[in-house]
Amino acid sequence: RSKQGFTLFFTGLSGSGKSTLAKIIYAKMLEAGERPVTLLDGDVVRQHLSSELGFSKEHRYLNVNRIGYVASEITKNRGIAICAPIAPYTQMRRSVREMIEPHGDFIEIHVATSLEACEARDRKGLYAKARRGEIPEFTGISDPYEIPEQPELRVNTEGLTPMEAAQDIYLYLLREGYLD
Ligand code: GGZ
Repeated sequence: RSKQGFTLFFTGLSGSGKSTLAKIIYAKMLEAGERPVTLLDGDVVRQHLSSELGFSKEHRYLNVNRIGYVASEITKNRGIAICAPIAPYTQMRRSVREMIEPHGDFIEIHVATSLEACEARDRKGLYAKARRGEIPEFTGISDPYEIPEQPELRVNTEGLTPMEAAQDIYLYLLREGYLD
């Protein structure tokens, strides 16, 4: 199993901690290191791959499909891709899974931080803006987030430090034979 490529796909609300967790896992994997690891972080993808896109349903599909395509190429070449978009729709997550699975495993990790907790943290002030109607179609407020029903792993970040939550993911990857 560890010879094959695979994709770690984090999904969750804005401010759920996806990006933080993805970065910790990325650093761990680099350290472990004999395989190439690529982090496709939300911000970076939006800047470099999807700069013309907004947040309509159509544009979110395009964005997430592009991420899926890049991840499938990486997986095909026996690399490890780590992605962390919101990816709010079940159908878009399924279609990414279908792109990846012919080449290697797709590990969906739901970062299950509740809307209440994300909004209470509101690190970037986006939820406040969304509540004031200044950001239309904001996930969780005025746009849907469909909760993953059968992710490979669900992590709760509430009451845990990012390091503790990352540890849960790391242990899962070890147990399932993705790390050695
Ligand atoms: C959700 C938005 C929106 C709207 C801007 N809805 O916390 P952030 O700031 O840094 O992460 C969010 C990011 C989401 O982009 P994704 O590419 O991950 O979304 S998707 O998978 O749905 O394509 C947030 C910011 O962009 N942001 N406007 N309306 N998040």
